[in-house]
Amino acid sequence: MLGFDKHFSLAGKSRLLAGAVLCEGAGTPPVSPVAQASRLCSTPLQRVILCVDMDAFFASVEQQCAPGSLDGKPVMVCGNTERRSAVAAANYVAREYGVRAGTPITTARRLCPHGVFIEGDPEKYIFTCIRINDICREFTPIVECFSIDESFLDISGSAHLFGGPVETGRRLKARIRQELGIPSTAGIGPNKLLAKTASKLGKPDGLFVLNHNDVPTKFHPLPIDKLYGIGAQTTKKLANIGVTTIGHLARFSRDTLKKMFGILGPMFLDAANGIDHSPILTDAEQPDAKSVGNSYTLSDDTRDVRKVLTVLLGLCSKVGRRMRKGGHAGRTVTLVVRYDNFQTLVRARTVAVPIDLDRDIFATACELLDELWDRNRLVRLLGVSVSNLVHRGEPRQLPLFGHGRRRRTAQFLASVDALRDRYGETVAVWAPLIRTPEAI
Ligand code: DCP
Ligand code: CA
Repeated sequence: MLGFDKHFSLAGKSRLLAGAVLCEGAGTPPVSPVAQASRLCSTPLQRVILCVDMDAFFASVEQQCAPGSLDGKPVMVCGNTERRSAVAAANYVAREYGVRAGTPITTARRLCPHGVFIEGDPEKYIFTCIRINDICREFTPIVECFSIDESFLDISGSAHLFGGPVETGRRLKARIRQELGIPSTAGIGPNKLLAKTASKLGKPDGLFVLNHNDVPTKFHPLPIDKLYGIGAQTTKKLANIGVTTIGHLARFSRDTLKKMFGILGPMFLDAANGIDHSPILTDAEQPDAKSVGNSYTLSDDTRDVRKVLTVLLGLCSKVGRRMRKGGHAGRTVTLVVRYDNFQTLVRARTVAVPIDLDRDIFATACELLDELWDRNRLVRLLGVSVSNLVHRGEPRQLPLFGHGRRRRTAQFLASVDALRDRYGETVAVWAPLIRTPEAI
Protein backbone atom coordinates (compact mmCIF):
# COMPACT_ATOMS: atom_id res chain seq x y z
CA MET A 1 0.00 0.00 0.00
CA LEU A 2 1.21 3.51 -0.70
CA GLY A 3 0.42 4.56 2.81
CA PHE A 4 -0.97 7.71 1.30
CA ASP A 5 -2.87 10.01 3.62
CA LYS A 6 -6.19 9.84 1.79
CA HIS A 7 -7.64 12.59 3.94
CA PHE A 8 -5.45 15.62 3.60
CA SER A 9 -6.85 17.65 6.36
CA LEU A 10 -9.13 17.00 9.31
CA ALA A 11 -10.01 13.44 10.15
CA GLY A 12 -12.92 13.23 7.74
CA LYS A 13 -15.11 11.16 10.01
CA SER A 14 -15.48 13.56 12.88
CA ARG A 15 -15.71 16.46 10.44
CA LEU A 16 -18.60 14.94 8.57
CA LEU A 17 -20.53 13.86 11.61
CA ALA A 18 -19.87 16.90 13.76
CA GLY A 19 -22.67 19.41 14.02
CA ALA A 20 -25.48 16.95 13.34
CA VAL A 21 -28.28 18.15 15.61
CA LEU A 22 -31.67 19.06 14.18
CA CYS A 23 -34.23 16.64 12.86
CA GLU A 24 -35.35 17.25 9.28
CA GLY A 25 -38.45 15.87 7.58
CA ALA A 26 -38.74 12.70 5.52
CA GLY A 27 -41.54 10.60 4.16
CA THR A 28 -42.92 11.86 0.80
CA PRO A 29 -42.86 9.34 -2.06
CA PRO A 30 -39.70 9.28 -4.23
CA VAL A 31 -39.65 11.39 -7.41
CA SER A 32 -37.21 11.61 -10.32
CA PRO A 33 -33.67 12.86 -9.59
CA VAL A 34 -34.20 15.97 -11.70
CA ALA A 35 -37.43 16.86 -9.94
CA GLN A 36 -35.79 16.21 -6.58
CA ALA A 37 -32.86 18.38 -7.51
CA SER A 38 -34.99 21.30 -8.62
CA ARG A 39 -36.97 20.98 -5.40
CA LEU A 40 -33.72 21.05 -3.48
CA CYS A 41 -33.03 24.39 -5.16
CA SER A 42 -36.46 25.83 -4.59
CA THR A 43 -36.16 25.86 -0.78
CA PRO A 44 -33.81 28.72 -0.06
CA LEU A 45 -32.86 27.48 3.40
CA GLN A 46 -31.92 24.03 2.18
CA ARG A 47 -28.36 23.47 1.09
CA VAL A 48 -27.44 21.73 -2.15
CA ILE A 49 -24.21 19.83 -1.72
CA LEU A 50 -22.39 18.01 -4.48
CA CYS A 51 -19.79 15.37 -3.70
CA VAL A 52 -17.50 14.39 -6.56
CA ASP A 53 -15.38 11.26 -6.15
CA MET A 54 -12.95 9.92 -8.75
CA ASP A 55 -13.45 6.34 -9.86
CA ALA A 56 -10.51 4.02 -9.07
CA PHE A 57 -8.46 7.19 -8.73
CA PHE A 58 -4.80 6.12 -8.84
CA ALA A 59 -5.56 3.47 -11.47
CA SER A 60 -7.53 5.97 -13.60
CA VAL A 61 -4.65 8.48 -13.48
CA GLU A 62 -2.22 5.77 -14.60
CA GLN A 63 -4.57 4.70 -17.39
CA GLN A 64 -4.84 8.29 -18.57
CA CYS A 65 -1.03 8.55 -18.66
CA ALA A 66 -0.83 5.58 -21.04
CA PRO A 67 -3.59 6.51 -23.49
CA GLY A 68 -5.31 3.48 -24.96
CA SER A 69 -2.73 0.89 -23.93
CA LEU A 70 -4.47 -0.10 -20.68
CA ASP A 71 -8.07 0.09 -21.89
CA GLY A 72 -10.12 -2.94 -20.85
CA LYS A 73 -7.24 -4.39 -18.81
CA PRO A 74 -7.22 -5.02 -15.06
CA VAL A 75 -4.98 -2.28 -13.62
CA MET A 76 -3.70 -2.26 -10.05
CA VAL A 77 -1.62 0.47 -8.44
CA CYS A 78 0.65 -0.59 -5.57
CA GLY A 79 3.26 1.00 -3.33
CA ASN A 80 5.89 -1.31 -4.69
CA THR A 81 5.33 -4.02 -7.27
CA GLU A 82 8.29 -6.17 -6.19
CA ARG A 83 8.36 -6.32 -2.43
CA ARG A 84 5.59 -7.23 -0.03
CA SER A 85 2.95 -4.63 -0.53
CA ALA A 86 -0.80 -4.25 -1.05
CA VAL A 87 -2.98 -2.88 -3.79
CA ALA A 88 -3.82 0.81 -3.24
CA ALA A 89 -6.23 1.10 -6.18
CA ALA A 90 -7.80 -1.48 -8.45
CA ASN A 91 -9.72 -0.40 -11.53
CA TYR A 92 -13.21 -1.77 -12.08
CA VAL A 93 -11.96 -4.51 -14.43
CA ALA A 94 -9.58 -5.77 -11.71
CA ARG A 95 -12.43 -5.67 -9.19
CA GLU A 96 -14.26 -8.29 -11.27
CA TYR A 97 -11.43 -10.66 -10.26
CA GLY A 98 -12.01 -9.92 -6.59
CA VAL A 99 -9.11 -7.49 -6.14
CA ARG A 100 -9.77 -4.51 -3.87
CA ALA A 101 -7.77 -1.74 -2.21
CA GLY A 102 -5.83 -3.46 0.57
CA THR A 103 -5.57 -6.86 -1.16
CA PRO A 104 -1.99 -8.15 -0.65
CA ILE A 105 -0.06 -8.03 -3.88
CA THR A 106 0.64 -11.78 -3.80
CA THR A 107 -3.11 -12.48 -3.56
CA ALA A 108 -3.81 -9.96 -6.33
CA ARG A 109 -1.27 -11.70 -8.61
CA ARG A 110 -2.96 -15.05 -7.92
CA LEU A 111 -6.49 -13.70 -8.51
CA CYS A 112 -5.50 -11.78 -11.61
CA PRO A 113 -2.24 -13.15 -13.07
CA HIS A 114 -2.57 -11.25 -16.34
CA GLY A 115 -3.28 -7.93 -14.57
CA VAL A 116 -1.12 -4.83 -15.00
CA PHE A 117 0.65 -3.85 -11.77
CA ILE A 118 1.94 -0.29 -11.58
CA GLU A 119 4.09 1.33 -8.93
CA GLY A 120 2.27 4.38 -7.62
CA ASP A 121 3.50 7.93 -8.14
CA PRO A 122 2.06 10.15 -5.37
CA GLU A 123 3.27 13.41 -6.97
CA LYS A 124 1.07 12.67 -9.98
CA TYR A 125 -1.98 12.05 -7.80
CA ILE A 126 -1.42 15.17 -5.71
CA PHE A 127 -1.10 17.24 -8.83
CA THR A 128 -4.31 15.75 -10.28
CA CYS A 129 -6.04 16.45 -6.97
CA ILE A 130 -5.04 20.13 -7.15
CA ARG A 131 -6.36 20.30 -10.69
CA ILE A 132 -9.66 18.61 -9.76
CA ASN A 133 -10.25 21.26 -7.11
CA ASP A 134 -9.41 24.05 -9.55
CA ILE A 135 -12.09 22.65 -11.86
CA CYS A 136 -14.55 22.40 -8.95
CA ARG A 137 -13.97 26.09 -8.21
CA GLU A 138 -15.21 26.89 -11.73
CA PHE A 139 -18.67 25.91 -10.41
CA THR A 140 -18.64 27.52 -6.96
CA PRO A 141 -16.08 29.18 -4.70
CA ILE A 142 -17.24 27.00 -1.80
CA VAL A 143 -15.17 23.86 -2.37
CA GLU A 144 -13.74 21.51 0.23
CA CYS A 145 -10.93 19.20 -0.81
CA PHE A 146 -12.02 16.36 1.47
CA SER A 147 -9.52 13.72 0.40
CA ILE A 148 -7.05 13.05 -2.38
CA ASP A 149 -9.88 12.29 -4.86
CA GLU A 150 -13.04 13.56 -3.26
CA SER A 151 -14.38 17.11 -2.98
CA PHE A 152 -17.52 18.71 -1.64
CA LEU A 153 -19.06 21.69 -3.42
CA ASP A 154 -21.75 23.90 -1.95
CA ILE A 155 -23.74 24.70 -5.08
CA SER A 156 -26.79 26.17 -3.27
CA GLY A 157 -26.12 29.60 -4.72
CA SER A 158 -24.56 28.70 -8.06
CA ALA A 159 -26.43 25.64 -9.44
CA HIS A 160 -28.95 27.82 -11.28
CA LEU A 161 -26.09 29.27 -13.37
CA PHE A 162 -25.38 25.81 -14.77
CA GLY A 163 -28.94 24.57 -15.31
CA GLY A 164 -29.65 23.23 -11.81
CA PRO A 165 -27.91 20.74 -9.50
CA VAL A 166 -28.08 17.70 -11.76
CA GLU A 167 -26.81 19.61 -14.79
CA THR A 168 -24.04 21.10 -12.61
CA GLY A 169 -23.02 17.54 -11.67
CA ARG A 170 -23.05 16.47 -15.32
CA ARG A 171 -20.98 19.45 -16.42
CA LEU A 172 -18.48 18.99 -13.62
CA LYS A 173 -18.00 15.32 -14.48
CA ALA A 174 -17.60 16.23 -18.15
CA ARG A 175 -15.01 18.94 -17.36
CA ILE A 176 -12.96 16.53 -15.26
CA ARG A 177 -13.15 13.88 -18.00
CA GLN A 178 -12.24 16.40 -20.71
CA GLU A 179 -9.43 18.10 -18.80
CA LEU A 180 -7.90 15.19 -16.89
CA GLY A 181 -9.21 12.16 -18.76
CA ILE A 182 -10.53 10.41 -15.67
CA PRO A 183 -14.03 9.19 -14.76
CA SER A 184 -15.77 10.39 -11.64
CA THR A 185 -19.09 9.99 -9.84
CA ALA A 186 -21.18 12.87 -8.52
CA GLY A 187 -23.57 12.63 -5.60
CA ILE A 188 -26.06 15.37 -4.79
CA GLY A 189 -27.87 15.86 -1.50
CA PRO A 190 -29.01 18.40 1.08
CA ASN A 191 -25.90 17.79 3.20
CA LYS A 192 -22.43 16.27 3.00
CA LEU A 193 -23.48 12.93 4.44
CA LEU A 194 -26.23 12.27 1.88
CA ALA A 195 -24.18 13.72 -1.00
CA LYS A 196 -21.29 11.43 -0.11
CA THR A 197 -23.54 8.39 0.20
CA ALA A 198 -25.14 9.31 -3.15
CA SER A 199 -21.70 9.38 -4.78
CA LYS A 200 -21.04 5.86 -3.51
CA LEU A 201 -24.42 4.66 -4.78
CA GLY A 202 -23.77 6.15 -8.22
CA LYS A 203 -20.43 4.38 -8.82
CA PRO A 204 -18.85 4.05 -11.28
CA ASP A 205 -19.14 7.04 -13.62
CA GLY A 206 -22.59 7.95 -12.33
CA LEU A 207 -24.65 10.78 -10.96
CA PHE A 208 -27.01 10.08 -8.07
CA VAL A 209 -29.34 12.24 -5.99
CA LEU A 210 -30.22 11.39 -2.41
CA ASN A 211 -32.74 13.78 -0.90
CA HIS A 212 -34.30 13.65 2.56
CA ASN A 213 -37.35 12.07 0.97
CA ASP A 214 -35.21 9.18 -0.23
CA VAL A 215 -33.92 8.36 3.23
CA PRO A 216 -36.51 5.62 3.99
CA THR A 217 -36.30 3.98 0.57
CA LYS A 218 -32.69 4.37 -0.55
CA PHE A 219 -30.66 5.10 2.58
CA HIS A 220 -32.24 3.00 5.32
CA PRO A 221 -32.02 -0.36 3.48
CA LEU A 222 -28.20 -0.01 3.16
CA PRO A 223 -25.99 -2.25 5.33
CA ILE A 224 -24.86 -0.50 8.47
CA ASP A 225 -21.19 -0.40 7.41
CA LYS A 226 -22.21 1.87 4.50
CA LEU A 227 -23.03 4.62 7.01
CA TYR A 228 -20.15 7.05 6.96
CA GLY A 229 -18.23 6.93 10.25
CA ILE A 230 -19.19 3.37 11.14
CA GLY A 231 -16.07 1.20 11.10
CA ALA A 232 -15.54 -2.54 11.54
CA GLN A 233 -15.57 -2.41 15.38
CA THR A 234 -18.78 -0.39 15.58
CA THR A 235 -20.40 -2.66 12.96
CA LYS A 236 -19.59 -5.64 15.20
CA LYS A 237 -20.94 -3.94 18.32
CA LEU A 238 -24.13 -2.98 16.51
CA ALA A 239 -24.57 -6.50 15.11
CA ASN A 240 -24.53 -7.74 18.73
CA ILE A 241 -27.67 -5.70 19.40
CA GLY A 242 -29.29 -6.77 16.12
CA VAL A 243 -28.53 -3.68 14.06
CA THR A 244 -27.53 -4.63 10.52
CA THR A 245 -28.97 -1.83 8.38
CA ILE A 246 -28.94 1.96 8.61
CA GLY A 247 -32.73 1.83 9.06
CA HIS A 248 -32.36 -0.41 12.14
CA LEU A 249 -29.99 2.10 13.69
CA ALA A 250 -32.35 5.00 12.87
CA ARG A 251 -35.05 3.39 15.04
CA PHE A 252 -32.82 2.90 18.07
CA SER A 253 -33.20 4.91 21.24
CA ARG A 254 -30.84 7.85 21.65
CA ASP A 255 -30.17 6.94 25.29
CA THR A 256 -29.16 3.36 24.50
CA LEU A 257 -26.77 4.54 21.81
CA LYS A 258 -25.34 7.16 24.15
CA LYS A 259 -24.68 4.48 26.75
CA MET A 260 -23.03 2.24 24.16
CA PHE A 261 -20.96 4.78 22.21
CA GLY A 262 -20.78 7.87 24.43
CA ILE A 263 -20.80 11.17 22.54
CA LEU A 264 -20.71 9.35 19.20
CA GLY A 265 -24.01 7.53 19.90
CA PRO A 266 -26.35 10.47 19.18
CA MET A 267 -24.20 11.40 16.16
CA PHE A 268 -24.68 7.92 14.74
CA LEU A 269 -28.44 8.22 15.29
CA ASP A 270 -28.66 11.57 13.49
CA ALA A 271 -26.51 10.26 10.65
CA ALA A 272 -28.76 7.19 10.33
CA ASN A 273 -31.65 9.62 9.84
CA GLY A 274 -29.74 11.48 7.11
CA ILE A 275 -29.13 14.51 9.30
CA ASP A 276 -25.83 16.34 9.00
CA HIS A 277 -25.13 20.04 9.47
CA SER A 278 -21.37 19.95 9.04
CA PRO A 279 -20.11 22.93 7.01
CA ILE A 280 -18.04 22.88 3.84
CA LEU A 281 -14.53 23.89 4.83
CA THR A 282 -12.77 25.75 2.04
CA ASP A 283 -8.95 25.93 1.90
CA ALA A 284 -8.93 29.15 3.84
CA GLU A 285 -10.97 27.57 6.63
CA GLN A 286 -8.97 24.35 6.92
CA PRO A 287 -7.25 24.50 10.28
CA ASP A 288 -4.56 22.06 9.20
CA ALA A 289 -4.37 22.29 5.42
CA LYS A 290 -1.31 20.43 4.11
CA SER A 291 -0.77 22.43 0.93
CA VAL A 292 -2.15 25.32 -1.10
CA GLY A 293 -1.93 25.09 -4.86
CA ASN A 294 -3.25 26.27 -8.21
CA SER A 295 -2.73 25.12 -11.76
CA TYR A 296 -3.65 26.43 -15.18
CA THR A 297 -4.01 24.93 -18.66
CA LEU A 298 -2.89 27.49 -21.26
CA SER A 299 -5.42 28.41 -23.91
CA ASP A 300 -2.72 27.57 -26.51
CA ASP A 301 0.33 25.38 -25.90
CA THR A 302 3.40 27.63 -25.93
CA ARG A 303 7.20 27.73 -25.80
CA ASP A 304 7.19 31.51 -25.29
CA VAL A 305 9.10 31.89 -22.04
CA ARG A 306 7.58 35.32 -21.34
CA LYS A 307 4.10 33.92 -21.52
CA VAL A 308 5.03 30.97 -19.33
CA LEU A 309 6.57 33.31 -16.74
CA THR A 310 3.49 35.53 -16.76
CA VAL A 311 1.19 32.58 -16.18
CA LEU A 312 3.54 31.41 -13.44
CA LEU A 313 3.39 34.84 -11.79
CA GLY A 314 -0.41 34.71 -11.94
CA LEU A 315 -0.42 31.28 -10.29
CA CYS A 316 2.06 32.30 -7.57
CA SER A 317 0.00 35.38 -6.90
CA LYS A 318 -3.15 33.26 -6.47
CA VAL A 319 -1.38 30.76 -4.24
CA GLY A 320 0.13 33.57 -2.13
CA ARG A 321 -3.26 35.21 -1.79
CA ARG A 322 -4.93 31.96 -0.67
CA MET A 323 -2.12 31.24 1.78
CA ARG A 324 -2.36 34.65 3.40
CA LYS A 325 -6.15 34.39 3.51
CA GLY A 326 -5.87 31.04 5.31
CA GLY A 327 -3.15 32.37 7.61
CA HIS A 328 -0.55 29.96 6.18
CA ALA A 329 3.08 30.20 5.21
CA GLY A 330 5.02 27.27 3.81
CA ARG A 331 8.53 26.05 3.10
CA THR A 332 8.17 23.70 0.13
CA VAL A 333 7.31 25.04 -3.31
CA THR A 334 6.33 22.47 -5.95
CA LEU A 335 6.18 23.23 -9.65
CA VAL A 336 4.39 21.05 -12.19
CA VAL A 337 5.00 21.48 -15.91
CA ARG A 338 2.97 19.47 -18.38
CA TYR A 339 4.19 19.48 -21.96
CA ASP A 340 1.99 19.10 -25.03
CA ASN A 341 2.66 15.35 -25.18
CA PHE A 342 1.14 15.12 -21.66
CA GLN A 343 4.51 14.33 -20.08
CA THR A 344 4.24 15.83 -16.63
CA LEU A 345 7.35 16.89 -14.71
CA VAL A 346 7.30 17.80 -11.04
CA ARG A 347 10.06 19.48 -9.00
CA ALA A 348 9.99 20.70 -5.42
CA ARG A 349 12.31 22.90 -3.38
CA THR A 350 12.29 23.55 0.34
CA VAL A 351 13.39 26.99 1.47
CA ALA A 352 14.89 27.90 4.83
CA VAL A 353 12.00 29.94 6.23
CA PRO A 354 8.24 29.74 5.61
CA ILE A 355 7.05 32.08 2.86
CA ASP A 356 3.67 33.49 1.85
CA LEU A 357 4.57 36.46 -0.35
CA ASP A 358 3.92 36.23 -4.11
CA ARG A 359 7.44 37.26 -5.00
CA ASP A 360 9.08 34.66 -2.73
CA ILE A 361 6.90 31.87 -4.14
CA PHE A 362 7.54 33.16 -7.68
CA ALA A 363 11.32 33.32 -7.17
CA THR A 364 11.43 29.69 -6.03
CA ALA A 365 9.05 28.58 -8.80
CA CYS A 366 11.34 30.30 -11.36
CA GLU A 367 14.35 28.35 -10.07
CA LEU A 368 12.35 25.15 -10.47
CA LEU A 369 11.18 26.18 -13.94
CA ASP A 370 14.80 26.67 -14.92
CA GLU A 371 15.42 23.00 -14.09
CA LEU A 372 12.36 21.73 -15.94
CA TRP A 373 12.43 24.06 -18.91
CA ASP A 374 12.77 22.40 -22.31
CA ARG A 375 12.80 25.09 -24.98
CA ASN A 376 12.03 22.58 -27.73
CA ARG A 377 8.71 21.57 -26.24
CA LEU A 378 5.37 23.31 -25.92
CA VAL A 379 4.04 23.89 -22.42
CA ARG A 380 0.42 22.91 -21.93
CA LEU A 381 -0.11 23.35 -18.22
CA LEU A 382 1.59 24.84 -15.17
CA GLY A 383 0.88 24.15 -11.51
CA VAL A 384 2.31 25.65 -8.32
CA SER A 385 1.74 24.53 -4.77
CA VAL A 386 3.24 25.36 -1.40
CA SER A 387 3.34 22.72 1.32
CA ASN A 388 5.14 22.15 4.61
CA LEU A 389 2.81 24.77 6.05
CA VAL A 390 2.91 26.58 9.34
CA HIS A 391 0.14 28.74 10.67
CA ARG A 392 0.63 32.47 10.88
CA GLY A 393 0.42 32.34 14.67
CA GLU A 394 3.33 29.90 14.96
CA PRO A 395 6.78 31.32 15.64
CA ARG A 396 8.88 31.73 12.49
CA GLN A 397 12.53 32.40 11.98
CA LEU A 398 13.06 35.72 10.23
CA PRO A 399 15.17 35.76 7.08
CA LEU A 400 18.68 37.08 7.67
CA PHE A 401 18.72 39.41 4.70
CA GLY A 402 16.22 41.73 3.16
CA HIS A 403 13.95 41.71 6.17
CA GLY A 404 13.03 45.41 5.97
CA ARG A 405 12.14 45.16 2.30
CA ARG A 406 10.20 41.96 2.86
CA ARG A 407 8.25 43.61 5.65
CA ARG A 408 7.37 46.50 3.36
CA THR A 409 6.21 44.03 0.69
CA ALA A 410 4.16 42.18 3.31
CA GLN A 411 2.51 45.44 4.39
CA PHE A 412 1.85 46.37 0.78
CA LEU A 413 0.29 42.96 0.05
CA ALA A 414 -1.81 43.14 3.21
CA SER A 415 -3.32 46.38 1.86
CA VAL A 416 -3.85 44.82 -1.57
CA ASP A 417 -5.50 41.78 0.06
CA ALA A 418 -7.82 44.08 2.02
CA LEU A 419 -8.79 45.79 -1.25
CA ARG A 420 -9.44 42.41 -2.87
CA ASP A 421 -11.57 41.32 0.11
CA ARG A 422 -13.69 44.37 -0.47
CA TYR A 423 -13.78 44.82 -4.25
CA GLY A 424 -12.94 41.41 -5.70
CA GLU A 425 -9.79 39.58 -6.77
CA THR A 426 -9.10 41.56 -9.93
CA VAL A 427 -9.11 45.00 -8.32
CA ALA A 428 -5.29 44.87 -8.16
CA VAL A 429 -3.00 42.57 -10.15
CA TRP A 430 0.71 42.48 -10.90
CA ALA A 431 1.51 44.69 -13.93
CA PRO A 432 2.75 41.94 -16.31
CA LEU A 433 -0.59 40.14 -15.90
CA ILE A 434 -2.55 43.02 -17.41
CA ARG A 435 -1.18 42.17 -20.87
CA THR A 436 -2.07 38.48 -20.38
CA PRO A 437 -5.56 38.49 -18.87
CA GLU A 438 -5.82 34.71 -19.05
CA ALA A 439 -3.08 34.50 -16.39
CA ILE A 440 -5.11 36.48 -13.84
N1 DCP B 1 -5.99 4.52 -1.41
C1 DCP B 1 -4.84 3.95 -0.82
N2 DCP B 1 -5.02 2.96 0.11
C2 DCP B 1 -6.26 2.52 0.43
C3 DCP B 1 -7.41 3.09 -0.16
C4 DCP B 1 -7.22 4.10 -1.09
O1 DCP B 1 -3.71 4.35 -1.11
N3 DCP B 1 -6.41 1.55 1.31
C5 DCP B 1 -5.78 5.53 -2.47
C6 DCP B 1 -5.91 4.88 -3.84
C7 DCP B 1 -7.26 5.27 -4.34
C8 DCP B 1 -7.44 6.62 -3.69
O2 DCP B 1 -6.79 6.53 -2.42
O3 DCP B 1 -7.31 5.33 -5.76
C9 DCP B 1 -8.90 6.98 -3.49
O4 DCP B 1 -9.52 6.02 -2.63
P1 DCP B 1 -11.02 5.58 -2.82
O5 DCP B 1 -11.43 4.91 -1.57
O6 DCP B 1 -11.84 6.73 -3.28
O7 DCP B 1 -10.96 4.45 -3.93
P2 DCP B 1 -10.85 4.55 -5.51
O8 DCP B 1 -10.92 5.95 -6.01
O9 DCP B 1 -9.64 3.78 -5.94
O10 DCP B 1 -12.14 3.73 -6.00
P3 DCP B 1 -13.68 4.18 -6.01
O11 DCP B 1 -14.06 4.20 -7.47
O12 DCP B 1 -14.38 3.09 -5.28
O13 DCP B 1 -13.82 5.51 -5.35
CA1 CA C 1 -12.56 7.40 -5.36
